[in-house]
Amino acid sequence: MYKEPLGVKVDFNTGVIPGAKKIVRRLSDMKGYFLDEKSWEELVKKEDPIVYEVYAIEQEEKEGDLNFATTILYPGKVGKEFFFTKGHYHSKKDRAEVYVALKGKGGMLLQTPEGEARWIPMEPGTVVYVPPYWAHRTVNTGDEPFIFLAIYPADAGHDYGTIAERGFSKIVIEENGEVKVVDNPRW
Ligand code: S6P
Ligand code: ZN
Repeated sequence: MYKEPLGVKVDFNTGVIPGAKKIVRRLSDMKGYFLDEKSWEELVKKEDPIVYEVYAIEQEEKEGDLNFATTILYPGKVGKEFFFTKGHYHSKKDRAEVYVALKGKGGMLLQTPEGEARWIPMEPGTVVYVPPYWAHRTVNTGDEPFIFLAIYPADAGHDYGTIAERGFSKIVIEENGEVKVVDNPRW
């Protein structure tokens, strides 16, 4: 009747959680996500790099329970655009989430269903509160893996559809050696 508590040691250097479910996303899994489709295709043909890996400790999808997961988002770019996670709304739209940055450099793009966007820079120690209803995507703006921990309601679920179709209203690019958050020309 009571679930068993558990403690695991998260390796802050690698992001690995022993015994967790592992998900690997390669660039080929992200067709249509990046603006520069030609560069995307070339890079997929050349090496199809891993863009990110997730280690998740998940519970049954029940109200009140919690999941947690690390993400290791690798450095890289497609054209001018930095590597990012797919990004999602929660299936239960009013479910919030907390992120803790552990290593590397990056940030989070958040967006309301109406397309209002925010950019929150993240470095080790940054804690980000993702309010209910906001879609969220992380971006690696550095040159080493960007690693963070996310804690989210077990019944939140992932709704990838809207973002897969339309993306975010902002994109994060490198221009003249600088990180810039600019309007998405496809939005
Ligand atoms: C889950 C949480 C993260 C992401 C992970 C990968 O709610 O936000 O664990 O799942 O960073 O991103 P995505 O957008 O592919 O799920
Ligand atoms: Zn989430």
